[in-house]
Amino acid sequence: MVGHLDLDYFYAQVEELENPSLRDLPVLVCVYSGRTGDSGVVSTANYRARELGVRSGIPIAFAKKRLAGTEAAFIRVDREKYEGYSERVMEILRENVDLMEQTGIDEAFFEITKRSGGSFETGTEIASRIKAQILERERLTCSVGIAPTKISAKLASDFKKPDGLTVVRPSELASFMEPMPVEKLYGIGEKTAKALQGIDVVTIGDLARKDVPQLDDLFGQKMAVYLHSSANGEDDEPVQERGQATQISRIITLKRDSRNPEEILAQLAPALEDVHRKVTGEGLFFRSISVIGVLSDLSIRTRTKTLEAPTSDSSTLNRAASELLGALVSELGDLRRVGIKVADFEESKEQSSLSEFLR
Ligand code: DCP
Ligand code: CA
Ligand code: CA
Repeated sequence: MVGHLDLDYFYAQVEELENPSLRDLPVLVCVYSGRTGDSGVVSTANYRARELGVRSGIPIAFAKKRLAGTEAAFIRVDREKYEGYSERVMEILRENVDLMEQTGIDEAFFEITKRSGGSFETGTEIASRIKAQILERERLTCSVGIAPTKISAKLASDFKKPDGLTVVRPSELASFMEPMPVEKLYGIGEKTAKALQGIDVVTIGDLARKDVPQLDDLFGQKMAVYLHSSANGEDDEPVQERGQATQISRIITLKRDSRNPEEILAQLAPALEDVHRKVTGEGLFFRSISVIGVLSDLSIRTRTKTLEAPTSDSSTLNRAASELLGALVSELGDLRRVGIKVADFEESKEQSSLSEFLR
């Protein structure tokens, strides 16, 4: 028995929760690029705003046009704040399940086969309890799906939103999935959906009725097998705990294109601090530091330095960033965006502190 949990209009819900006067307004959480007042994109919007045609990914200026004449709240994204809520929600989930696999800041798969003893009634109770605890402790609503496979659990959490709980028993699996458009299946984008339409496949049910050889010609063997099994609810991918991060990075857009290292470093400083805070917060030690430059044609160049011993030291990070940045601009000229990345983490604290000490 697999579940999928997804928080409702997550960033905007957190903003509403911290400032209840926003509740009746369209709320837009925005990533301002910092160039001009309105440049940037909408990260997410509450349901009020969505009714008015605003959604994730559209330019802020476009959203403003849509909402002209309506009182609305435009709020700057605060990723660290949402990460705090996310971590606490995931902790609540963890306490209630056998196994979980976080797949994004606001969502996770989980397995409750053991805890439910295979009973979907018990599974439903577990899901209700998880929702109630998240509401009580963090005051957030989420939508949960309980189903026999990962794919169907994700479809189920998406089925009723916000504050939904959808349970799909094995006997209901086919009738639940059949009417849905194929785009709802993970991994089917616009292109694949178009190609499927060419062979009269519009719904998951249509797809389920095609056999592998019929799909093979169009998509190749591997994809054909995936399409066939997922449409038939036969995906058997296990819920897998994820390891720790393999890299930590931040990227910023410069106020104007620049090749001046001091000017760039001044703007990069908060990103450097952010990366450092995250590294120490997770008790990590990194061995490689990279500076990423995005040019005005949006091409990307990276310079990396590998340290002799792993560290979590901020002055080492800052010094390397400054060196790498100097090298990058002297090679490339003006940059439009700049990023910092640390990787090659060392897990053992003892060993790393020892090597740091020896240095
Ligand atoms: N997000 C983003 N940019 C996007 C999409 C999402 O920054 N293009 C962020 C903001 C969202 C969060 O990720 O709050 C979670 O994304 P979801 O796709 O789950 O969307 P929401 O939680 O906002 O809404 P829903 O209620 O539809 O799940
Ligand atoms: Ca969500
Ligand atoms: Ca999500």
